[in-house]
Amino acid sequence: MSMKEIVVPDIGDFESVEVIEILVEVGDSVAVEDSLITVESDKASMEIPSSDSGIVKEIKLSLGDHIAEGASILIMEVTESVPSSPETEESPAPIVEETKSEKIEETAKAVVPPAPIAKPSPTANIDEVTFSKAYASPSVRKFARELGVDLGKLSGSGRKNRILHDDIKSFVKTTLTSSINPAANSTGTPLGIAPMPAIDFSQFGEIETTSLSKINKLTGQFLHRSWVTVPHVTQFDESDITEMEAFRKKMAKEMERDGIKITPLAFIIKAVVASLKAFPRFNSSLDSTGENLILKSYFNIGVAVDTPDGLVVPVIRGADTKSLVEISQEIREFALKARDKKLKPSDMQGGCFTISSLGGIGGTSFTPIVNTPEVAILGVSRSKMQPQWNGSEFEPRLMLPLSLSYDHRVIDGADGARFTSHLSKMLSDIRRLLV
Ligand code: CAO
Repeated sequence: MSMKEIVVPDIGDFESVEVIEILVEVGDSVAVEDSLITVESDKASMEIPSSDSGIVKEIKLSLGDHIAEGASILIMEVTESVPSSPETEESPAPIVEETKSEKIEETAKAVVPPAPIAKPSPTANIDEVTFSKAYASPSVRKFARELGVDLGKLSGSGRKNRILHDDIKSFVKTTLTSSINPAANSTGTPLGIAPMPAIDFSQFGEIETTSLSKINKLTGQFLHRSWVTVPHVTQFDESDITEMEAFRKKMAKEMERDGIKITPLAFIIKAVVASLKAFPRFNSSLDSTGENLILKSYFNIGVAVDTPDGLVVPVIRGADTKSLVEISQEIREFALKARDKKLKPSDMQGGCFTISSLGGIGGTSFTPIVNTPEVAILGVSRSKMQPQWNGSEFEPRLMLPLSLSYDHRVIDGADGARFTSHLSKMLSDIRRLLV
């Protein structure tokens, strides 16, 4: 077995096409002709198939990248290499031909019927007429057929309402949830909730319609799933960070010379790691059956980063082994990469616990949504000078508001309060982090 770089083949006249879907992940087994990515130009979108079969070792591009022939897609541990033949050297077939000015409805109709994958066997659930009109790529159609999903019943979250693999997965999950909940069947929507009516807002005043970004749509799906499947509780607390801030400001001045910026977030990450060590259930995930808890011995901390296109969560790996300076540098690098859309999927994988810090913006507290399959998330708001009773008088102290949301299936209320008390103690006296 050998490593091979899989590159974009000859894609005809297209000089720069945008990557709109990455269809594989590191560790996936891929067969020859399996689709790896979907790209889109002004006029067409197409899937790029694999020239070899093997295991994906590294993904070399990110969503939103503009690429051309020869660009690196991924590194593969090859199990079978296919010699170049006229057939494999053919350009990938565009699946949609359309102009930007066409309306979405017309776009859906303009979809060229899918390339024949295998003669579709009629499935009772599938309405062949609406299925054939749905706006989706051949691999998505194949996936839908395998699961018996009628594409005509789905709304796509991709660009121009294109149906993606994830839409099919969400549809199947929602259908399973609603079949467990009998109330769902009375309205046809998950959890028995009445569908949102379509409202023409222009009847009340001037409006402008803009489409959600790809990140908004993906984040929306994850947050929605977490919101409806995880019983959330939020524990509020606060920490006296007067001493920590005095130390941070001193360090910040010294570090400034080297171009390093230390914010309270780096200290919070260290204190969270210490608290996860003290309360290992917070560093766990439920397995897919929901019957076993997987406890982790590594400490990868996700940090929510706000970008113009939406929220992303890069992960600081091995945060227990990194210094405050290293963590601060990594936060900066990730924030810059996130805002330049340069984060790789691998930068956002493997998190154990997420921190969402709105401290640089404001607010007194909020209720963050657990970033599943993690079981807890810490929200941090802006610190404020407040009078604190020291036993004989009020003293001005700098207080940091903390909001810990957790999955109540895994964590009890008492442990939630113990965790935030521990965290608060660590931040109040950072010498404890050394113990
Ligand atoms: N209280 C008071 N001040 C704070 C603070 C807090 N809790 N946290 C940060 N600050 C200060 C910093 O010290 C910095 O001050 P100076 O510029 O005077 O040094 C300023 O606020 C700006 O900090 P920052 O936001 O640039 O840096 P950060 O390390 O705190 O955060 C990052 C980095 C990437 C997490 C942040 O920029 C970001 O994107 N936050 C938004 C996350 C988000 O959207 N969460 C919501 C998700 S929904 O659950």
